[in-house]
Amino acid sequence: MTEARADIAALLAPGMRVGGDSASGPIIDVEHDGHRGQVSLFGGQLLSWQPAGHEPVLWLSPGAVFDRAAPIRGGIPVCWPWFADHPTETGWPSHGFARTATWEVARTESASATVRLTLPNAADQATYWRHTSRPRLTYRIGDDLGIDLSLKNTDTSPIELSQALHTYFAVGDIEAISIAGLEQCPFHDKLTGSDVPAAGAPIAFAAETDRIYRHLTGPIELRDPVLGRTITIAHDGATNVIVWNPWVEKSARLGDIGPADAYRGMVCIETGNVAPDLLRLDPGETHALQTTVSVRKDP
Ligand code: TA6
Repeated sequence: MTEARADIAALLAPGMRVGGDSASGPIIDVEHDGHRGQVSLFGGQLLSWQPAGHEPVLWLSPGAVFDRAAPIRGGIPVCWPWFADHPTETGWPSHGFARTATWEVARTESASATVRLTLPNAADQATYWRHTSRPRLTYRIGDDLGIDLSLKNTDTSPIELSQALHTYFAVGDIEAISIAGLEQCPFHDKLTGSDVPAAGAPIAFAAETDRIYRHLTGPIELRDPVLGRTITIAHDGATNVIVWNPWVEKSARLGDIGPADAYRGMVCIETGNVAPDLLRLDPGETHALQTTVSVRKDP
């Protein structure tokens, strides 16, 4: 084991080990009471979560690239400190720099299977982020999944950013699922550029879908009759839920979704704070974006 991997291993609680390889870099394998998860230090990204007695909850692309350069397709990419294209800087990386940066283990805890990461200052990020403030990312990998993305403004001036936990869920068939909990929420349709009033009905899928929902009203339910389960996504500190499936043509353009029909096995339900609902922090202020995911088998 290299010294770096040994240093990481020394920080891990019982039930955790350093996996991954020279291409992917360190991946923390977590096992606790039969619940399993994997956290990549590249990107600070949860790659998998499988609570005891359930099928994997997150989708990881069969075409995902593990070269510590490209963003990893699947799991929960951390979009930070901006979501999608930077609002003013063309050419800056889509969804920010955090998902292609190497995070560090701050602490772990066995009883709650908690892994806390921090994003260290790195010279190659100074272009993108001139603040002293650094994000903190905490995963609790158990019977349910808890995620906390927090930032304290330790600077002397206000900070404005956008962010999202870009969660890829595994589904039995995209055309069989429905998403409830957003019926009363208006959304921005990124495909048409239009702002759409609340639909008043659960979301179903028959084509590429890319929507930013606003004025959230409560937890989201992903109902999957093929896998016979319902996934509930509760959130706190979020102003937006983004719903995305690339369908056929965009999957082909992206190139790392996997086989032509791989899109049928996934849907993104993302929680965040994205334009126009940007996050603004005054000096000394702290914000936490929190998501809790739970799974139950349908009767
Ligand atoms: O969250 C939806 C979205 O913004 C889509 O527009 C699509 O671009 C997706 O994110 C994936 O982005 P990526 O940069 O990971 O290919």
